[in-house]
Amino acid sequence: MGTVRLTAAQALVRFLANQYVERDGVEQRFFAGCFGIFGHGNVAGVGQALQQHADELTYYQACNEQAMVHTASAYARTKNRLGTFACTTSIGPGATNMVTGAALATINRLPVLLLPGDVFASRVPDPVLQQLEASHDGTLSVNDCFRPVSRYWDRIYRPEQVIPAALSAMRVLTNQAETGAVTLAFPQDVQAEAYDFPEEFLARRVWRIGRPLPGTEALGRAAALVREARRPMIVAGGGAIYSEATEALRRLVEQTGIPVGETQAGKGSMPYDHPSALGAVGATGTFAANRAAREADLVVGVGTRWTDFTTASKTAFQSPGVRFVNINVADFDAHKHAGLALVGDARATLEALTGELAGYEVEPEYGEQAARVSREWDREVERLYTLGHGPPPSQGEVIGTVNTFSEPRDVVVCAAGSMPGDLHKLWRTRDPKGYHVEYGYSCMGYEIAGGLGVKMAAPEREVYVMVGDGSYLMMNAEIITSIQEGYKLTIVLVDNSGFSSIGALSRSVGSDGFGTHYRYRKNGSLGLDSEEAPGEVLPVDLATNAESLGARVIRARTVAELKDALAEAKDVDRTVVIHVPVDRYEGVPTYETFWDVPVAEVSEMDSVVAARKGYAEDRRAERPYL
Ligand SMILES: Cc1ncc(C[n+]2csc(CCOP(=O)(O)OP(=O)(O)O)c2C)c(N)n1
Ligand SMILES: [Mg+2]
Repeated sequence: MGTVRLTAAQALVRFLANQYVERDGVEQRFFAGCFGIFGHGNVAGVGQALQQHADELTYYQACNEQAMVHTASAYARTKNRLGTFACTTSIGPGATNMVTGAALATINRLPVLLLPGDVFASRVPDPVLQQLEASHDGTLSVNDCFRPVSRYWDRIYRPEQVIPAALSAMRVLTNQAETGAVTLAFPQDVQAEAYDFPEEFLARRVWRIGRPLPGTEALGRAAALVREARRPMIVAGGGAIYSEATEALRRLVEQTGIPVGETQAGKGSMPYDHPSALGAVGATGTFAANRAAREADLVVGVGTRWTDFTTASKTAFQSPGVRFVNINVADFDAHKHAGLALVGDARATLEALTGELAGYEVEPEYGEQAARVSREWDREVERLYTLGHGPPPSQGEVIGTVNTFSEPRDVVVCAAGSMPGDLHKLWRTRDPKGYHVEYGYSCMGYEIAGGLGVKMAAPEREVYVMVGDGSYLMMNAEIITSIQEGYKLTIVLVDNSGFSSIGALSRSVGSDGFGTHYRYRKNGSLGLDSEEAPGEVLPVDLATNAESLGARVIRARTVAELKDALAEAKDVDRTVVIHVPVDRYEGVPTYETFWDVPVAEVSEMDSVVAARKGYAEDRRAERPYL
């Protein structure tokens, strides 16, 4: 094969357009396109290349660099990590705007390729506009901020260096145990420099994603632990969904009767009405799952990172001799909680374990108890769906109304505030991809940008973005991108005039909702929950704000109006925002659980002293799982 003379940016764009992944014999293109916002740091390099090669790799124009990384992450999650976007930015603020997006992708183990522009490799015109200079280190730029939040980080100092950098990027992006944000910092002069690239580098390349299995000895020991257990339980995490292991999980559960709790990323692993499905587990868990967890003597984690929300800050599992078996493609996670590590693909490992467990079933009474408590839980969901509160309605009723209206294959999207916890408890999942709550980084502002990524990955599904007023204020501009590209979202803007989740948390630590209201300052105060005459509520009108961005807006005041609005929205072909005020103080309860948020050890406030006392008691339930 010969060579082609291309700029470094042209070569990279052509390379990206030709990357494919294959799993289970199905090949698909890895990059659905490149998002970007141009500035002097990329307009003439990557920008020019994207224009010249537009028929190979589509360029999408975002409104905010952080948002476009969220869109790429959400796309990757919906595609079970078998596809994503590249994201190009200028230097300086455009680049660092992506740092939060990178952290989100890496925490959630989602592949995204970030191409921040960088200062001149030649250093001739230094300091260039937006360059941060370091007096002690000539190699530093703001792009070094990406190092701790990237799974692979490189800087391309010479055009031919595109070759090893791009190959390393693909290795990490397609490695199921290693994947996350990959950052290739791209100096603006190098982007435009030419080199004779080998045609072989630019040819179609397929990255094979296998289904590795743990060793037979480890599998045998895991099966023996399950057989010895009296109250085994499974906790399904995001890995169960990414590896498309939900059918395999159901078969194991139906063969053995082991009940299943779900993490935020793992919700949807089981249909909500399966008799062995206990629903959400942990700090935002159901009483069904949390009771099972408390007494479990063996816990099989499937594709979970064991965050504090799942373990209720290590108080969820109280049986003195509780042991863990961790099925995880990442060795790092498989060893958590001193677990027996089954390092492997979730689907292949569950299938192998099902074989090892032939003939084993939990005691009938244990299985029946799970089914009974699970039915009891569903009655609690029904109660909260139909509370008859207000107007304004409760958030639980809004969730219930959207869930009841939506089709099984539709997708709900959320990330931060009080809704993720309420959705974790209350959303009735009927499809493994129907629940998309980003709770690894729980990043306010992810919702709309993420919803766009979901819709781009699954245009055949209706996407319901549930977003709080606080999250909406942080990042709403991708409404514009959704309209520009014709990807319709139904955004349910749940407005409680402030940060209700943190308000409730603030009350629980003795701080009376300090700093969580949208009010004028009055007598030095921005408003407290118990204040008798706080400042007026600020005249914020988010519905009109959404209208100004081009969305069709429907204002709903009651549950009945919300139902009508959802029906009306279904027939609209562009992004719709349904604005619905809810009662900030009518929250969904927590169920027999704990979350460790340290309370001030000394204070002149009586409410804080009282909260600290309760906190010290609750914390005693924390266990090390050794
Ligand atoms: C970017 C970011 N900043 C801060 C937080 C901390 N935080 C979590 S929820 C929340 C308030 C969210 O307000 P809203 O979207 O209105 O939801 P609500 O709590 O009212 O349900 C804050 C500040 C966060 N998760 N993400
Ligand atoms: Mg709010």
